[in-house]
Amino acid sequence: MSAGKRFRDALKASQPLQIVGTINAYSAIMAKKIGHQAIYLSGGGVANASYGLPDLGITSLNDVIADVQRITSACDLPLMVDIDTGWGGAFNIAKTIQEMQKAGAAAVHMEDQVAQKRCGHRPNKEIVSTDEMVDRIKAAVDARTDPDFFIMARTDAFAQEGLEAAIERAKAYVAAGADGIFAEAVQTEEHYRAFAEALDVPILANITEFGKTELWNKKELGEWGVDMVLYPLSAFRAMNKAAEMVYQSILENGDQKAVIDSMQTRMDLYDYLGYHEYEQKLDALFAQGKNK
Ligand code: PYR
Repeated sequence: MSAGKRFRDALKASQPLQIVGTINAYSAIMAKKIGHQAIYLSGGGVANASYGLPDLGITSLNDVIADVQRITSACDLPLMVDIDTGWGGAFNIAKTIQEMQKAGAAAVHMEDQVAQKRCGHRPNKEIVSTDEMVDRIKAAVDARTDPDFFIMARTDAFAQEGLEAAIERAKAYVAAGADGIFAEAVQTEEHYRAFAEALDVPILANITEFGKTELWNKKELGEWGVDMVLYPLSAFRAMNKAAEMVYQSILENGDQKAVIDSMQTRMDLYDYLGYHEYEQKLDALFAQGKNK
């Protein structure tokens, strides 16, 4: 079953579907074993974690695809990937879609910001015309070879143009072939309900921390018509805070005793990886060699 099909099945099975950010392959393995049904690779996350850069459109297809491949090699949960603006004109966007499918992604979201994009929850975003975004979507949809590969349009228009205009754009994006709408940085029940009532495709709510949106619960979002709830960098932020504490403690105390209780144990690390099965396999192979 294709990754896209698995994503669509998960979406049907859980309303709303929670999609958790997994910054790397190990996080994806953890999310799966904990019981999540869908995972996400954040564009901001790739820029921050893999390249030490801000989320300002500096990374591109090759940078993101490397992380996609690492995650899909290690974990078979359907992966949604942030492809920013699609990284170029029609043929670049087509290449992005083809490479994402080849790398095992299940879904992507592409936005209507200008190429010099900003994080969706920051001020001074600029967006392209509706016609230009419609062309981006047509190029993406035309390049899809797996009909189940999920192509979502993200609109950043709410901040500049308001609710009605953002919904009009979303309607045009759906007419151009978008499978779902990511209404970025909208804030209230009224906003989510308005998107859900105006559109007959799945709606995504980005419940990112320290941004413009409250930390709504999936239950209330579901009641308002939201189909997918995204937590792009929640685990990454927690990892960073933990790492900061550990680096400080080692420097200040000369050892890590004060922070050992906040660490994942070696055994837990290994359990997620199936380390012991690998080791047993190795032992069996060596034993075979020795018996010859
Ligand atoms: C990001 O995490 O980069 C998004 O665009 C949601």
